[in-house]
Amino acid sequence: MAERKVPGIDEYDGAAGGWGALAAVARAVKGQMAVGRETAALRRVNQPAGFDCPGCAWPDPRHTSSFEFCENGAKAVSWEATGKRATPEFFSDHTVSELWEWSDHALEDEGRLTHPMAYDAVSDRYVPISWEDAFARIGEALRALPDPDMAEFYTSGRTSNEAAFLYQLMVREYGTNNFPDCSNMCHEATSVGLPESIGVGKGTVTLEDFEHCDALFSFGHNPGTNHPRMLGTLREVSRRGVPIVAVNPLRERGLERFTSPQDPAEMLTNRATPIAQTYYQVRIGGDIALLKGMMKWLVDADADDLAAGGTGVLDHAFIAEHTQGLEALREDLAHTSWDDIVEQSGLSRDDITAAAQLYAHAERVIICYGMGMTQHRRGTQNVQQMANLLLLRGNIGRKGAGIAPIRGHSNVQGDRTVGITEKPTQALVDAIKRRFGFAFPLTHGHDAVEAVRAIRDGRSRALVCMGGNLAVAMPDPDTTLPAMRNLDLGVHIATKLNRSHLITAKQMFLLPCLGRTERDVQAGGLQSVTVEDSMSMVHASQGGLAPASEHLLSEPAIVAGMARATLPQTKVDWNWLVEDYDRIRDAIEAVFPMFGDYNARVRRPGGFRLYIGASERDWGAVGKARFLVAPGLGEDPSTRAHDLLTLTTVRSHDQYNTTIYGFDDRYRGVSGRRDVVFMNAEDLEARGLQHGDRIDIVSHVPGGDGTARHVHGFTAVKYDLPRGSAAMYYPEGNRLVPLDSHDPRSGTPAYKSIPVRITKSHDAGGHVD
Ligand SMILES: Nc1nc2c(c(=O)[nH]1)N[C@H]1C(S)=C(S)[C@@H](COP(=O)(O)OP(=O)(O)OC[C@H]3O[C@@H](n4cnc5c(=O)[nH]c(N)nc54)[C@H](O)[C@@H]3O)O[C@H]1N2
Ligand SMILES: Nc1nc2c(c(=O)[nH]1)N[C@H]1C(S)=C(S)[C@@H](COP(=O)(O)OP(=O)(O)OC[C@H]3O[C@@H](n4cnc5c(=O)[nH]c(N)nc54)[C@H](O)[C@@H]3O)O[C@H]1N2
Ligand SMILES: [Mo]
Repeated sequence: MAERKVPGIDEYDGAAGGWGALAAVARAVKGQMAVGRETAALRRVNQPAGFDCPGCAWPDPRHTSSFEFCENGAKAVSWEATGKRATPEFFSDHTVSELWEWSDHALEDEGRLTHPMAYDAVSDRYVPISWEDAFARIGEALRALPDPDMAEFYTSGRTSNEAAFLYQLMVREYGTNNFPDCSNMCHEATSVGLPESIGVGKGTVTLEDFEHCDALFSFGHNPGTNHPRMLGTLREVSRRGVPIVAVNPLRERGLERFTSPQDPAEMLTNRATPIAQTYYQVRIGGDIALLKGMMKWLVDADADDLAAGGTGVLDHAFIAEHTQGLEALREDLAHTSWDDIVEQSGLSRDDITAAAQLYAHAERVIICYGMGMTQHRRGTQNVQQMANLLLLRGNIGRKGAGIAPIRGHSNVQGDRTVGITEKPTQALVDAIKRRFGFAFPLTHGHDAVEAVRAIRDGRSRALVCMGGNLAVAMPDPDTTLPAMRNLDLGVHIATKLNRSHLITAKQMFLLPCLGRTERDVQAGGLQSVTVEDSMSMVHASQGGLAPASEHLLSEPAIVAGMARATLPQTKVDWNWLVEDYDRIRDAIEAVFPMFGDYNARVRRPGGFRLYIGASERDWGAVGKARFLVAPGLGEDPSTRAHDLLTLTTVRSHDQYNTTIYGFDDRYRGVSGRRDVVFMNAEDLEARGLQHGDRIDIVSHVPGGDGTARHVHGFTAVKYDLPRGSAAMYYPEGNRLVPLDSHDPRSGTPAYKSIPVRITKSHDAGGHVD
């Protein structure tokens, strides 16, 4: 039977990058920018005196050299530096209820916010307000709460070190540690898992290590879309003849082959560089099984080799000197059967053996990973099993080897470093007391899931958001949104309008801030801010464009304004700090000694790297690196027994988290739509479905609250992914994830493993209700 033609679905057989990427940039720029003024911004991305790309946290050697082309970086820049404006006239033309009906794309596409605005319930509109009045009312509302722990202070990871530091300072002086953070939805499994394994919650490699590795494993991330500049590095690695192994249920084009827009020969001849030599399409949630299978093979091969008089396959000298806990891991592996490993991973024993052999033959191995590993109920364990695998052959703390969590937001790592954490240490309490003269409690505050739970249950009464789109990014909007409408206070510091801003609390403020691309001038002159990338490199970022509106304030200035109004007895000289960001950096250095000589070091081209103990085989608080056992294998063994599929949610090529630039997902062959679910051919057939059928989805999360969560009227698309696995886009899939479905260790929502039942839709319309 000939396959039916489904609108907007086609095979994409090109490489990642290439002319398609250039054309996409041209379209993105044309859609947003007046060529001339705004496009000048593109030439300053990641330049020595330029600004840090707001696109992703992949490091960039070119902070010291020439322009590096990146399609999705260009989209991020053009989206921020757009010529469009959401003015007070716009807000007076549209009620909030009316805007609620708009798509996420349409809301942000109105352009940059220009004035501070307050919600007026009588007219159901946002109306302009002066900065001083906004601050005064926010301060009054925060002071009116009976307990500071009834307020939540969210941070999204674009916020600079300087703004984040001031923000946490204000919140701590106010008296709470409620710091929900986008990191809680992202790499929290890394931040919780790695310190237990190797003493530090960050990656151990630098960009230079990629020049020396002789095997590279990529687990659960999609660099072609989410970290396109990384493809340049992967391409170099591949061209050195180094095997790259991809572990991903979906065959992501960027992991298969790449035509570098930087390489005229490749562009003109339409040739591409192959990326992954081997591609293992693991079942969703099957990574622990694969990792245990590889380790089981290594441990067995090691025993055989030692018995035959060899030196073994494991790095015994390293293990003896630098690790603890191998016996327990050996025991766990001995009790894990190959049958279970094969069943849970969806890969054959031969495949797993080949992966283990490749690993064993390489002297220097890097493992990179992303959300495909962290956003599971067993996210922390996923991370720790990767660390185990590396430790078995001493692949941490030496040149060309290590673990590389690929962070999301461009400064999500830095925000945590400068104090955005709901679990403060005594050292932080002491340091802030010393420098600023006030104490704050050690009690743990709320992370993102806890914060939203507290709002849902009416325990929290205020939500302040430093950027982001919390309501849309978090799971379970149907249960959480109504509660957000009941809050006493909502404050959003933002560049563009999004849905979270329309969930109006009793008092609601929209505070527009400068973006990375713009000049930030304070009393002390033109300022730069600093950010930390995925490899712990800290560098300066300075915007060059005139601000989108003369009424914008910088994020640090907004924090200072709120702090002054909220804390009449404050011990902090907010105005003085904001006049010159060098002073904020000096304060950061006083509180976090690892920033020693901050202002001088950050002025060096390329910045500086923060100390990462594990990179030097200094294992910090754990003394020696630890092999950690994760009991069992599967994410959720019951899914197949009940004819369920495991659904993952992914980003399209045309979005930045909840920011939807457009409706194409070029490398997956989707154009003009996002209402699709990628399914395996046999899974379709087993359900009596055909490619292109309309389907309904209901989630069945074990131990959930019993509420059925549905979405209707999506379209099934036949796709190359393992039997039992399915995929759809984020945030459309968030309605299927209960708030309580998360990794119990790190609180990371299980966005990547949702047990679902998929059936033919009886719904004629194409809506998502
Ligand atoms: N252009 C652009 N850039 C971005 C972002 C963006 O939205 N757009 N977002 C930024 C942010 S905040 C982040 S965190 C990063 C996200 O970057 P990624 O980590 O690449 O994010 P996802 O799109 O969620 O993709 C995860 C990948 O994991 C795979 N996967 C899903 N489930 C599993 C599984 O069970 N096992 C394995 N092995 N793989 C699995 C999916 O097929 C997909 O390829 O990118 C950052 N950069
Ligand atoms: N189902 C599912 N859900 C997910 C994920 C998933 O993979 N699947 N991924 C999760 C992950 S990894 C993350 S990080 C979260 C993302 O969650 P968030 O960080 O909360 O969301 P974003 O979409 O990045 O936020 C976009 C908004 O940030 C504001 N903004 C942009 N630039 C700036 C700036 O410079 N300053 C300020 N103040 N505001 C700015 C704009 O108003 C814009 O509308 O989502 C999570 N949710
Ligand atoms: Mo993220």
